[in-house]
Amino acid sequence: MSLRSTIPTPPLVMSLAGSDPTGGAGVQADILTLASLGCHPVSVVTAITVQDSHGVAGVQAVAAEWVTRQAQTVLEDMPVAAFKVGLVASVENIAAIAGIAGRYPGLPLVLDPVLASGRGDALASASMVQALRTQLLPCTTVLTPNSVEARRLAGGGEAASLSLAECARVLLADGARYVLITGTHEASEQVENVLYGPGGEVHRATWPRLPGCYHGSGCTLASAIAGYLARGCSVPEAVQAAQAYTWQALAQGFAAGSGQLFPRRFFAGQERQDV
Ligand code: PXL
Repeated sequence: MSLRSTIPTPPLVMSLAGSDPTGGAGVQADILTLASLGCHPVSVVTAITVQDSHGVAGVQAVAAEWVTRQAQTVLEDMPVAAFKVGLVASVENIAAIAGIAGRYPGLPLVLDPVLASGRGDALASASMVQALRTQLLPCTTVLTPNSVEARRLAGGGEAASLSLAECARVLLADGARYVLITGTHEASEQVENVLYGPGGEVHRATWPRLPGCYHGSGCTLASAIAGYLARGCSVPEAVQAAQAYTWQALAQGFAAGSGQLFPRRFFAGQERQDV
């Protein structure tokens, strides 16, 4: 007798990311986001972190071989539709993830280049930045840096003089198919997020700037893009829908601890359930 159900399987999305015990960022954020969008998240833990709602106190990378084994074992059993990569935690893990992605070249991969926590705790060394560029960008469908990350990825100190459009050109030349640069860290009155593709600027969206400081907003945005891609959207459609979803989740953010606010990923219909 077949064990398969006749009930359709939701799109499967593989998140490769660090564990955040607060549930605000990392793999836990990805699980909440993907589940709220009707996808089934499968999770490959790349690192264990120690943190609270203020910042990160420690990062322990998972051995690269274990990253590969977690991913490969699931991938051989389950038809994953998209990858989302967050905190990678070591140069070896970047090579492992590039190896996994290289075996599934038809699957979209969304890369959130996690270089620092919201508070500014460093989460990537210079050699990791280099390895992200040379090994992971060629496998990346959508790269989602904020403007600070875009400048650092595109060339460190020298990139300070580059415009964001020039940074995008550098990162597209490294192999990313699309680059979405978010404008939350810019001094502008509104937040402007720009999607760049092979032919230059593809789409520009402006959002009212929210007053809070948020934990896991980048994880939410990148996971939501992966979720919408897994549901069959094109890249520009997925990027727009994910921005709207993330803005709503942030606008209804909540204080889980005494630090940054957390996005409310299951915002639909939950507004009045808080105590
Ligand atoms: O929000 C970026 C991020 C991603 N992943 C993990 C993190 C953080 C920020 O603190 O801890 C595991």
